[in-house]
Formats: sequence, structure tokens, C-alpha cells
Amino acid sequence: YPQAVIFDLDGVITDSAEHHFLAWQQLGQELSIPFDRQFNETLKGVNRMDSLERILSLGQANDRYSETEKTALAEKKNRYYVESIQHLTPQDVLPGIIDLLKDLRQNKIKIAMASASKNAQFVSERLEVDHYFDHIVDAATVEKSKPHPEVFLKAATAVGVAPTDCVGIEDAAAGVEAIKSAGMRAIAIGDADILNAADLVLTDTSKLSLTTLSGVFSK
Ligand code: B16
Ligand code: MG
Repeated sequence: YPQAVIFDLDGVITDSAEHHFLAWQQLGQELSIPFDRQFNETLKGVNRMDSLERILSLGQANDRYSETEKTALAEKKNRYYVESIQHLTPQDVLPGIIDLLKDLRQNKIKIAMASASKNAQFVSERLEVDHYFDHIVDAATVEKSKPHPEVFLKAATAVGVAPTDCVGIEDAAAGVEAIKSAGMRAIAIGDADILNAADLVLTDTSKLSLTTLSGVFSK
């Protein structure tokens, strides 16, 4: 078994990736920069300001706004997002996640969260999963966005486990890249074509278990 499992939040523990998509899409429409789900894949796991820059580049609009205006745009997106996550409940935890968290605790395997989201603590509390975690990295302390490994390395350090003894679980291509650059095993949830850099790709979270984790670990 791994000694620590490091979870992404959005798209792994809950489907808040969909809420992020809708909030960015709303802002995009207001800026006359429409985009689809395929483009949205490139935003997953990427922090707020970097996501905004990617959307502005899509519309060739990076130079159209001052830094102050960009901050205001990012805050606007966050308001849409925060509004949409107010009603999250424990029922919004994706299938198989609670059983896995319980199994990990029972086996004394450390559990950490490496989300790019500054709303991660709030979302974890709404879902009532926060108490399972030995550590939740504060995204505000992370300088470099995924695919940089910083957030995963911070999580491993916080629980005192070497990266080579960790498994990371992600739904985003940028996140899988971050896990691999951190020197960890990666399990991805989603489309195998997009997430092919992972050691194992599962179609959905119900396929996660101690057995799947140990499988990827003994590779
Ligand atoms: P916030 P994760 C990421 O969370 C999301 O995938 C990404 O879409 C979002 O822009 C980012 O968090 C920042 O979130 O605006 O709430 O700080 O997938 O790393 O858990
Ligand atoms: Mg994610």
C-alpha cells in the first residue's frame, strides 16, 4: 500500500468541476468569449487567475484589461461559483469516496488534499469530508499552478511521507502532470485519451478502492 493518498477535490471528491465550468462559461459569455467543454478541460486544476488568462487568450483579449480589471473579473467568477456551491451536501460526494476514505483511515494510510481551489476548505466542510483529512493544503500558499508539482509536494511534506510513497488522484490533465512531476503514482478519473499520463485511468470514482490503489503502487 501507499503510505499517503493525496486527493484532488474538484472532479474527484465532488462534481464541483461542473460548477467551475458553468461559472467560467457565464463570465466568458459576458466577455463575448464563448467556450465549450473541450476548452474547459484546459482550465481544470488551473488556479483562478491563470484560468482567467487562458480564457482571455482564447478571445485574444489579454491586453484589453488592466490588472485591476482582471482581479475584478476573477472575483466575479468566484461570486458565481461560491453562490453555486452553497447548497452542496454530503450527498454530493462522488460514489466510492467515503468508503475509500474510511478504508484508508482504518489502514492508517495518511490522507491529504491538494486542490488548487481557495474554496477547498469550505467545500470540504459542506460535504462533511474535512475530518477524514490529515492535511488540506491552503491554495493561497501555493505559488505555482498545476501542472507544477508544488501543491502535491506540500501535501506530502505536511503528512510526512516521501513522494515515492504517495499516490495522487486527479481528474485533470494538468493535475496528473503535477503528480507525475512530484515523483508520485497517479490515478486519473475520466477520459483515458486526455489523461494518458496517469499510471491508471478509471472511468469514475466508484472504481476506486484499496485494491486499485495497491495495484498502481506495486507497479
Ligand atoms: P478557486 P482542483 C481547481 O480545483 C479547479 O479544478 C479549477 O477549475 C479552479 O479554477 C481552481 O481549483 C481554483 O479554484 O477559484 O475556487 O480558487 O481541481 O485543483 O481541486
Ligand atoms: Mg480537479
